[in-house]
Amino acid sequence: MAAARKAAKSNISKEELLKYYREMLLIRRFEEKAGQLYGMGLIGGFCHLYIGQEAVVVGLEAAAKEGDKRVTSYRDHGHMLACGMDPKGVMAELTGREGGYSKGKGGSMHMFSKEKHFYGGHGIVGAQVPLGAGLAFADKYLGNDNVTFTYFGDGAANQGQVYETYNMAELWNLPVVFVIENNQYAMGTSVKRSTKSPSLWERGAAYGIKGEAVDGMDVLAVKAAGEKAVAACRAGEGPYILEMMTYRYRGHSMSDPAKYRTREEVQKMRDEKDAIEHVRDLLIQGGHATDEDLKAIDKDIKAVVNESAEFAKESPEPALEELWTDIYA
Ligand SMILES: Cc1ncc(C[n+]2csc(CCOP(=O)(O)OP(=O)(O)O)c2C)c(N)n1
Ligand SMILES: [Mg+2]
Repeated sequence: MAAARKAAKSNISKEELLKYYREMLLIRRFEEKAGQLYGMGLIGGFCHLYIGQEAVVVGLEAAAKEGDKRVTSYRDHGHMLACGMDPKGVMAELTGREGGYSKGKGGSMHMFSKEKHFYGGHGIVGAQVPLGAGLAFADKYLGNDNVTFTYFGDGAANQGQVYETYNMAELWNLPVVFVIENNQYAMGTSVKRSTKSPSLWERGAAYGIKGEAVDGMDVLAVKAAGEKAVAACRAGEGPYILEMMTYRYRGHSMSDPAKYRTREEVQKMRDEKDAIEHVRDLLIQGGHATDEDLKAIDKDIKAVVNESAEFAKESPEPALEELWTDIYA
């Protein structure tokens, strides 16, 4: 792994590294703030943080172009920030306020942006997988070269609807990249306990779908794999499966005491594999940035996140009349 990380170093510009550093740090600081607001009782219901997995969405967004779509599960804040949605609108939705992406009526798991081609935010495990194939079908039907990134977890990968979708997607050559975010746990159940075929991407072979496992803690490896997958889809050779080997540092949701794994296991991942520290090392070792430069970036990002939290606190709760708007009837 270290060798792959080193090799990627040589042909990557300072600007690109700084971009990934900023984007991953924005997600981490945003999620830390969301955790704080949850602790203060300002965010209710379920809240699933993305801390640890930042390289996956940032690397794949680097391989995307305008018009590409994305759809994911409830662990969705990082995906929204990475595709350019406004942190204020996301944070205000978390706090259930009018200024949020769903006017405060959706919360953490129900946000959408037509402008950024973000199709949610889905609380039912695996439900977004057929939806992602449907989005890709629409693009194929319209004859454009857009690709849909369909994200789901290792737990979701054991769902029947995933395999029905694989079959249809391959049959119709749909331009969809199935991104399995293998963070090693589905709530408290480890991959080891949930399946005897732990190489999740290989299951696509049963349907004729190409794929690979990727170091999901290495933003450069993620981007490179994303470019390959996207190129196949745009050339009409989709679908493609990318199994991102990643890790979540926090519990499943804010209400998870995480007793199914040791503190040492989490600390080891943080110490040895952290995606942000990796890019930080590349920046410093490559002489692209100093400690001071990176501190200044962190300060800027904290200001953006604090602003989003202030906006979220100050935005009013939705008016009572909103109960009757945006309803399908
Ligand atoms: C159909 C369905 N079954 C069960 C649940 C409860 N549930 C919510 S998240 C989750 C675990 C999913 O884990 P994974 O797919 O690995 O995603 P991660 O949370 O790790 O991102 C479960 C079982 C649900 N929401 N929907
Ligand atoms: Mg998981």
